[in-house]
Amino acid sequence: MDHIKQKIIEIGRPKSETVKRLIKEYGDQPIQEVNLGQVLTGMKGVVSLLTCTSKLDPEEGIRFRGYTIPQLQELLPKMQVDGEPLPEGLFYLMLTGELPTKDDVNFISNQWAQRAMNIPPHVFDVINALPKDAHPMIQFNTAILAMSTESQFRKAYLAGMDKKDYWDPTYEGVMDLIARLPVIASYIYRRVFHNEKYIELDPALDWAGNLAHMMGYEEVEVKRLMRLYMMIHADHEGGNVSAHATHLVGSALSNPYYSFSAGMNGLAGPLHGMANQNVMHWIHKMLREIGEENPSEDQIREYAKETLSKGQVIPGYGHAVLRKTDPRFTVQLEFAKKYLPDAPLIQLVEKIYNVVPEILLATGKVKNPWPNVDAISGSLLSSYGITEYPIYTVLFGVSRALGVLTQLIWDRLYGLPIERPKSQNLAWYMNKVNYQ
Ligand code: AMX
Repeated sequence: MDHIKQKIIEIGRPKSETVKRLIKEYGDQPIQEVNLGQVLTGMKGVVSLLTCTSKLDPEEGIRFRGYTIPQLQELLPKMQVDGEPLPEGLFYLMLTGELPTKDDVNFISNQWAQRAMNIPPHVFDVINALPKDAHPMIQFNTAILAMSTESQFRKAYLAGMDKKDYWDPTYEGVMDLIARLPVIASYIYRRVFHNEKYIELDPALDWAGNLAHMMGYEEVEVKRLMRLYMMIHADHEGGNVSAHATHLVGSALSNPYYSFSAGMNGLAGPLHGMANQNVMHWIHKMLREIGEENPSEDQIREYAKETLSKGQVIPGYGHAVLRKTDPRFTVQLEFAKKYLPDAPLIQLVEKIYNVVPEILLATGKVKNPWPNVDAISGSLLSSYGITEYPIYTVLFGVSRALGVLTQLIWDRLYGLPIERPKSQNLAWYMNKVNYQ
């Protein structure tokens, strides 16, 4: 058994005992009052999930196991001293709650490179059977489901497995799945946008560096950006659609492939992970309509108002939890200012940032007028030549696997049962509040 699995057993067993005692001895204690408005507006703020990988503060943004993104940029092992942290380190942190050593990170990098080698050929056949113009998220998710033929969890469950061991084949499946996602994502990218000219995995490279390499980008800065991108999109606590869907489907003991696929179906929605692609549509439509490459703030203001007047959302702005500018936006802007000070798209993103919040605030209904992670990620990728917008949500998905699948291992360690909240019809709610 490798040292990471040993560590998981060490820290997981006492935690699972704590969960059992909490249910048995404290289970009838109320923790919160829920009002009708919360139920009817997407359960916002209803505390009902157990998530250990990360926590989202409305004002401050995301913390992974207690660490902010700038702290992790300092503390996690890197490829170069002035580079971005390796996402392998974030995976280790989310899984164990401890900062990794460089050896831990190298161990995971090697594991993932090895596990990425033997993807069964039928997975590529399934992708190839889809039309090339099928959205990359369709191709990505189809491949994820096709890989579930490999599920160790399914096999172990059928063979008869003790509940307390569920975490083990889950861990194995999660490691395989995460390892293989860059190969799948880059295969789809090269298939759709680069005439099927595929590039082999380089076992000497790290996970995110390999993704850039297999997509066809060898520049140091693109690899650096990919490591940053993979880190900041990895997790956003448990209630966002992709995390919640992965967890919910996982609660039926569906294997990691089925569970992650559910999460990816949610990520493909325009209000969630597809927003990064839609931001680019919104920007390019604006440039076409205005007829200028460098529109003024007044022109952007008019275009944003027009979007709202048509009953549409401005993609890249707003958030269900955050109430300030998303630190994932800020860290990308800082990256862009450092490495791409003159990129026209980044300057445009800044202009939009100067204008859009006040327009959203003026509606009187938008709870968070500030930019989220998606307001800039596409412009940054585009500025490095990755201009094929439909791949952006796939990249988001590759990263999101790190958090939601780590949590799935923890769901098994905690021994969480199947989820089954209660639903009621409209009459029940009307009656409950004496609706007149
Ligand atoms: N543009 C226009 N209207 C917006 C808006 C935006 N960017 N953000 C919120 N609103 C509207 C809502 O549609 C809602 O209108 P309604 O009352 O007429 O239905 C009202 O403001 C109140 O919504 P809210 O409580 O502020 O937001 P929410 O929690 O319901 O939704 C989110 C959050 C992200 C879906 C929403 O802000 C949005 O649609 N943003 C644009 C899409 C986007 O960028 N999504 C990516 C989010 C980050 C991610 O998951 N990757």
